[in-house]
Amino acid sequence: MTESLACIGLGANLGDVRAVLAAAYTELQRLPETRHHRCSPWFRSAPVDASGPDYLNAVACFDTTLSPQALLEALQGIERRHGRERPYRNAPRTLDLDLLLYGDQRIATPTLTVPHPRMHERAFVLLPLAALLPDTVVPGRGPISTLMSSVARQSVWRAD
Ligand code: PH2
Ligand code: MG
Ligand code: MG
Repeated sequence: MTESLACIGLGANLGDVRAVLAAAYTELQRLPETRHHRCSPWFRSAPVDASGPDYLNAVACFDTTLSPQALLEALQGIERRHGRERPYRNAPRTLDLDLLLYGDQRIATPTLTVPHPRMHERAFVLLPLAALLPDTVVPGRGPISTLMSSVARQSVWRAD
Protein backbone atom coordinates (compact mmCIF):
# COMPACT_ATOMS: atom_id res chain seq x y z
CA MET A 1 0.00 0.00 0.00
CA THR A 2 1.46 3.37 -0.92
CA GLU A 3 1.85 6.02 1.73
CA SER A 4 0.36 9.50 1.31
CA LEU A 5 0.85 12.74 3.19
CA ALA A 6 -2.43 13.75 4.85
CA CYS A 7 -3.06 17.24 6.23
CA ILE A 8 -5.83 17.77 8.77
CA GLY A 9 -7.33 21.09 9.87
CA LEU A 10 -8.15 21.20 13.58
CA GLY A 11 -10.58 23.78 14.95
CA ALA A 12 -12.61 24.43 18.09
CA ASN A 13 -14.58 27.34 19.51
CA LEU A 14 -16.59 25.80 22.36
CA GLY A 15 -15.36 24.60 25.73
CA ASP A 16 -11.70 24.24 26.73
CA VAL A 17 -10.37 24.66 23.20
CA ARG A 18 -6.68 24.24 24.12
CA ALA A 19 -7.32 20.98 25.94
CA VAL A 20 -9.51 19.69 23.12
CA LEU A 21 -7.02 20.50 20.37
CA ALA A 22 -4.18 18.90 22.33
CA ALA A 23 -6.26 15.77 22.98
CA ALA A 24 -7.32 15.59 19.33
CA TYR A 25 -3.70 15.76 18.15
CA THR A 26 -2.79 12.94 20.58
CA GLU A 27 -5.62 10.87 19.12
CA LEU A 28 -4.41 11.57 15.56
CA GLN A 29 -0.96 10.34 16.59
CA ARG A 30 -2.55 7.09 17.81
CA LEU A 31 -4.43 6.35 14.58
CA PRO A 32 -3.38 3.05 12.96
CA GLU A 33 -1.43 3.16 9.70
CA THR A 34 -0.10 6.66 10.39
CA ARG A 35 3.44 7.86 11.21
CA HIS A 36 5.74 10.92 11.11
CA HIS A 37 3.14 13.17 12.76
CA ARG A 38 3.73 16.87 13.20
CA CYS A 39 1.53 19.76 14.24
CA SER A 40 1.64 23.47 13.42
CA PRO A 41 1.62 26.23 16.00
CA TRP A 42 -1.84 27.23 17.19
CA PHE A 43 -3.66 30.26 15.81
CA ARG A 44 -6.66 32.21 17.09
CA SER A 45 -9.20 33.98 14.84
CA ALA A 46 -12.73 35.30 14.77
CA PRO A 47 -15.30 32.87 13.29
CA VAL A 48 -15.48 33.09 9.49
CA ASP A 49 -18.99 32.76 7.98
CA ALA A 50 -20.14 31.69 11.43
CA SER A 51 -20.98 33.00 14.90
CA GLY A 52 -19.81 32.34 18.43
CA PRO A 53 -16.52 32.67 20.30
CA ASP A 54 -13.11 32.95 18.62
CA TYR A 55 -11.65 29.76 17.16
CA LEU A 56 -8.40 28.02 17.96
CA ASN A 57 -7.01 26.38 14.82
CA ALA A 58 -4.01 24.27 13.87
CA VAL A 59 -2.97 21.90 11.07
CA ALA A 60 -1.56 18.42 11.62
CA CYS A 61 0.19 16.31 8.97
CA PHE A 62 1.25 12.69 8.85
CA ASP A 63 2.07 9.92 6.43
CA THR A 64 -0.63 7.29 6.13
CA THR A 65 -1.69 4.17 4.31
CA LEU A 66 -5.32 4.67 5.39
CA SER A 67 -7.56 5.39 2.43
CA PRO A 68 -9.11 8.88 2.30
CA GLN A 69 -12.52 7.42 3.23
CA ALA A 70 -11.11 5.41 6.14
CA LEU A 71 -9.28 8.49 7.35
CA LEU A 72 -12.46 10.60 7.09
CA GLU A 73 -14.33 8.04 9.21
CA ALA A 74 -11.52 8.02 11.80
CA LEU A 75 -11.68 11.84 12.00
CA GLN A 76 -15.46 11.74 12.46
CA GLY A 77 -15.01 9.19 15.27
CA ILE A 78 -12.62 11.54 17.10
CA GLU A 79 -15.06 14.45 16.60
CA ARG A 80 -17.90 12.37 18.03
CA ARG A 81 -15.87 11.37 21.08
CA HIS A 82 -15.41 15.07 21.80
CA GLY A 83 -19.16 15.67 21.80
CA ARG A 84 -19.38 17.16 18.31
CA GLU A 85 -22.96 17.99 17.37
CA ARG A 86 -24.16 19.29 14.01
CA PRO A 87 -27.31 21.34 14.75
CA TYR A 88 -26.80 23.61 11.70
CA ARG A 89 -24.10 24.51 9.16
CA ASN A 90 -21.03 26.20 10.69
CA ALA A 91 -22.50 25.97 14.19
CA PRO A 92 -19.99 26.54 17.00
CA ARG A 93 -18.20 23.27 17.63
CA THR A 94 -16.23 21.48 20.34
CA LEU A 95 -14.01 19.96 17.65
CA ASP A 96 -13.79 20.11 13.85
CA LEU A 97 -11.33 17.87 12.01
CA ASP A 98 -11.21 18.52 8.26
CA LEU A 99 -9.28 16.42 5.76
CA LEU A 100 -7.56 19.25 3.87
CA LEU A 101 -5.11 17.43 1.63
CA TYR A 102 -4.36 13.81 0.78
CA GLY A 103 -1.11 13.72 -1.18
CA ASP A 104 -1.69 15.52 -4.46
CA GLN A 105 -5.06 13.85 -5.01
CA ARG A 106 -8.27 15.57 -6.01
CA ILE A 107 -11.26 13.66 -4.67
CA ALA A 108 -14.95 14.36 -5.17
CA THR A 109 -17.40 11.85 -3.73
CA PRO A 110 -20.79 12.54 -2.12
CA THR A 111 -19.13 12.47 1.33
CA LEU A 112 -15.64 13.84 0.71
CA THR A 113 -14.10 16.69 -1.26
CA VAL A 114 -10.29 17.02 -1.26
CA PRO A 115 -8.65 19.50 -1.28
CA HIS A 116 -11.09 20.94 1.24
CA PRO A 117 -13.30 23.21 -0.92
CA ARG A 118 -12.75 26.42 1.10
CA MET A 119 -9.22 25.95 2.46
CA HIS A 120 -7.61 28.16 -0.21
CA GLU A 121 -9.61 31.22 0.95
CA ARG A 122 -9.16 30.80 4.72
CA ALA A 123 -6.20 32.34 6.51
CA PHE A 124 -6.91 30.19 9.58
CA VAL A 125 -6.06 27.14 7.44
CA LEU A 126 -3.32 28.57 5.22
CA LEU A 127 -1.18 30.16 7.95
CA PRO A 128 -0.80 27.02 10.07
CA LEU A 129 -0.32 24.87 6.97
CA ALA A 130 2.38 27.20 5.63
CA ALA A 131 4.10 27.20 9.03
CA LEU A 132 4.31 23.42 8.80
CA LEU A 133 4.83 22.83 5.05
CA PRO A 134 5.81 26.10 3.33
CA ASP A 135 6.27 24.47 -0.09
CA THR A 136 2.71 23.09 -0.25
CA VAL A 137 0.90 23.31 -3.57
CA VAL A 138 -2.87 22.96 -3.19
CA PRO A 139 -4.02 20.82 -6.14
CA GLY A 140 -6.14 22.93 -8.49
CA ARG A 141 -5.44 26.11 -6.48
CA GLY A 142 -1.69 26.72 -6.59
CA PRO A 143 1.25 27.39 -4.27
CA ILE A 144 0.39 28.26 -0.69
CA SER A 145 2.55 31.40 -0.82
CA THR A 146 0.33 32.80 -3.59
CA LEU A 147 -2.86 31.78 -1.82
CA MET A 148 -1.69 33.45 1.39
CA SER A 149 -1.24 36.82 -0.26
CA SER A 150 -4.93 36.87 -1.18
CA VAL A 151 -6.02 36.29 2.46
CA ALA A 152 -3.56 38.77 3.97
CA ARG A 153 -6.40 40.99 5.21
CA GLN A 154 -7.90 38.25 7.41
CA SER A 155 -6.81 38.56 11.05
CA VAL A 156 -5.25 35.46 12.55
CA TRP A 157 -3.02 35.52 15.65
CA ARG A 158 -0.43 33.07 16.91
CA ALA A 159 -1.88 31.64 20.09
CA ASP A 160 1.04 29.77 21.67
N1 PH2 B 1 -14.59 26.72 10.79
C1 PH2 B 1 -15.75 26.83 10.17
C2 PH2 B 1 -16.41 28.11 9.97
N2 PH2 B 1 -15.67 29.23 10.40
N3 PH2 B 1 -13.81 30.22 11.43
C3 PH2 B 1 -12.60 30.10 12.02
N4 PH2 B 1 -11.95 31.18 12.41
N5 PH2 B 1 -12.03 28.87 12.23
C4 PH2 B 1 -12.66 27.71 11.86
O1 PH2 B 1 -12.12 26.60 12.07
C5 PH2 B 1 -13.92 27.82 11.23
C6 PH2 B 1 -14.47 29.11 11.02
C7 PH2 B 1 -16.42 25.65 9.65
O2 PH2 B 1 -15.76 24.52 9.85
MG1 MG C 1 -15.59 19.85 9.28
MG1 MG D 1 -14.30 23.07 9.02
